[in-house]
Amino acid sequence: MRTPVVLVTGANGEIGQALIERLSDAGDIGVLAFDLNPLPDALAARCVATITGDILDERLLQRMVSEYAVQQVFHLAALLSTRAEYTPDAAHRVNVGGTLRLLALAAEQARRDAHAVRFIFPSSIAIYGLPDVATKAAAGRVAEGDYNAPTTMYGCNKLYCEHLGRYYMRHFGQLNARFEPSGVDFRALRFPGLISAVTVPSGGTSDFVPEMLHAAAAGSPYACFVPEEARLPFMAMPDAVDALLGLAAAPREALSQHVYNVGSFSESAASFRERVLRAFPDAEVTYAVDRARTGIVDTWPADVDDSPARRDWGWDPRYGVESAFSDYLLPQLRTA
Ligand code: AKB
Repeated sequence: MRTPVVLVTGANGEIGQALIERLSDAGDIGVLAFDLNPLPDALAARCVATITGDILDERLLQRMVSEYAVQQVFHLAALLSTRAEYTPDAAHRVNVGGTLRLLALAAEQARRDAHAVRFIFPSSIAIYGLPDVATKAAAGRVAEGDYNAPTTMYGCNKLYCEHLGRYYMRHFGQLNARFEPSGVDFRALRFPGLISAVTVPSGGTSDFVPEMLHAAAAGSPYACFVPEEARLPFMAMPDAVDALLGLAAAPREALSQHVYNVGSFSESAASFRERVLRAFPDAEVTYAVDRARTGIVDTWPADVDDSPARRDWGWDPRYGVESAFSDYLLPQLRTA
């Protein structure tokens, strides 16, 4: 008898750690955590099992499915946008190759156990590619179908994987004599920049806000790599986890699309700096603009239209920017 599990890849990353806490608190089904690096003991204790290794390691995957019946997948493992620009081949291997392998695995599990496998995939605002800052300013809140012309390896990887997921759900095996849907129930979210009170991201291009905040809380100086007018949408980590769980729980028939924008708030780097300085008046936050990284931020939307998510599965973030700082980030940073 194989143990039923929800598989979380990239379990040791920012989203993975927060998600595992919530999944194990809910206790509906055991968590199987998969990551390149071992999980901290406290987090590992919340899981049925942990696997340390590469999601492309075929022997590891075969051993995994011989012991566990994967009923749901949160496929979080990825190289983020800045890191992917420096190592594009590795990014493609992990971000695309890893997703393709996990989709195939989900299809095998669905066939073997004769039930649908929900596959939840965090995509990103990086799939958008606005041609210039004037267009970005005029575009405002972009809808899912707008400006799908990413300028980064990571954005290309995420956009393609959204399509692979849709393909696996609807068309995989379409030329078989007796075509049956694969059983992969694919659902993707396009996340904005995420801000956690507990962890600091690494390798992303939206990292300037969480880096600024955590540096100020630690009493370290910070030089922001984008100019004061740079603007992106952001979200507090508990809302990101709510979004993943909310989309995962939605009845299939409620979903009119396979990918959804989710937004919370949008501010410029200067406004975030002001908020950080109000909370930590002695903080030293300067600007040392990196033109290349700013160029990437300039292609991402200032805000997203998330009305389909609100309509179809009740997306409704807990935190606006004020409450994210006052009720989540600052209390937890100050007690850390
Ligand atoms: C990144 O900056 O790469 C990520 C993202 C916006 O997907 N945080």
